[in-house]
Amino acid sequence: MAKVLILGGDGFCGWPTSLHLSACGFDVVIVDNLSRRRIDQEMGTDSLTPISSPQERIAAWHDVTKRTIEFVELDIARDVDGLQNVLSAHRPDAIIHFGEQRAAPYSMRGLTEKLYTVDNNISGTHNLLALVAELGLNPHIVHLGTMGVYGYDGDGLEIPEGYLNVKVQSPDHDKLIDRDILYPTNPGSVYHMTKSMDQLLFQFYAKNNDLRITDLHQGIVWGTQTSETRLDQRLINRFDYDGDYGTVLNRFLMQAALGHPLTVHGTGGQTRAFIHIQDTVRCIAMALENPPLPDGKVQILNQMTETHRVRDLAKLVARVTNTELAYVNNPRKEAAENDLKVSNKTFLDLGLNPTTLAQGLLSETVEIAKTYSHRARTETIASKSIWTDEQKPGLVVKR
Ligand code: NAD
Ligand code: USQ
Repeated sequence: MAKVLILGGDGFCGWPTSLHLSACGFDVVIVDNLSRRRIDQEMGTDSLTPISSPQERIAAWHDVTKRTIEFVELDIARDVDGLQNVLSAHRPDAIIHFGEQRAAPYSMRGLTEKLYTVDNNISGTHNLLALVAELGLNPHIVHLGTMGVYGYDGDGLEIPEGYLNVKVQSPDHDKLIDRDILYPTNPGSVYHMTKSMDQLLFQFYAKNNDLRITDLHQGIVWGTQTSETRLDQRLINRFDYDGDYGTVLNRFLMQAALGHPLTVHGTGGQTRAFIHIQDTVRCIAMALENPPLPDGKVQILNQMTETHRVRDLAKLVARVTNTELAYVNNPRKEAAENDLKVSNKTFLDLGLNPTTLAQGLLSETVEIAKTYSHRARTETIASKSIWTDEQKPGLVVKR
């Protein structure tokens, strides 16, 4: 049975992916330091859905399916020996890397959070790559990157899958030669910056050590349940709605469930890429089945299914749920309006049949939010992280 290590497997995308791959017959080992749960405690918030402990989740999965998932509590950024031991002991066929601090607003809260996000994300990714190379392992490494490495002030030119094909002059100036160069990055937060830096780490280890790496540039994930997490109450996935970790569509759906006006930043002119959590897990399974050759080139795929402008999403949710819109000052430094077109050709060619907003899942997510609305801490809904120094009262490092 192929063995897969899932770094960050207790998180929003990692948990349903772990279940799906276990259901597909992989031998799954989750590695997670539970930092996401701790950050919630520090911030006085919690998943809207009541998530069980990793041990309870895994026991529930065994009860329901008789399949076994192993859980290792480990910080991949700080515990190099621990990570080395896990890699040596399991010698995985594949490693899926979700284990990073993933909220743009959290990464912009203050100095402490900026330093933490860079330390955590860059060290974790580099520790993994350096150890895999050092130990002479040959897993297919699948990393969850983000569409946001390219920034969101574009004019609608299609974003290709990782590389821009350019023509350069030959040394003798007698012909043009094709070159694939990394599509330029233009990150809009410290978090997105770490994902841009991750890209260079991947390029180096693919070139130097022939590591086989797939970087999935994912859009904003929405929804909460998948076919596996629905099997038992104890398997329920997390649902973030607070101003730092809640992503825009899930926030709107939760706000609608509470009758809270939908918090549109600025004019809501940002156009973003989206994907439902069910398609996230499908795409990751497809990526696992299609590893790149060890030819020194990182495989970069755009993992998204549709693009929407934020105010159009808000109007759609408002119409379906009879809720009001509230245009609030945008706490972020981002273009007032942008256009976005993205190529997701590879996953479509591999057979992905995209789940779109129109298929009733909006209502399912609102229903889940209504069921657990008594758990909502409404004081955490407003986005409080601001992007520019001028707006900050003073710099305080909390250690
Ligand atoms: P999440 O915060 O819910 O999950 C991340 C998990 O990684 C958490 O369980 C956390 O405890 C763990 N983790 C973090 N640092 C770690 C460390 N040093 N050692 C071990 N474990 C660590 O985030 P998510 O929404 O599941 O996102 C997973 C990945 O997908 C992230 O890398 C994120 O950048 C990417 N992504 C997410 C979205 C989205 O909309 N949620 C969109 C695009 C890309
Ligand atoms: N927004 C609102 N109102 C809100 C919350 C957000 O108008 O209440 C706006 C933001 O200003 C922004 C857009 O909605 O223009 C998206 O914000 P978001 O928080 O949903 O998404 P983002 O910060 O980009 O981050 C999320 C995930 C991150 C992932 C990224 C994919 O947290 O891990 O990498 O989506 S992407 O956006 O494609 O880069």
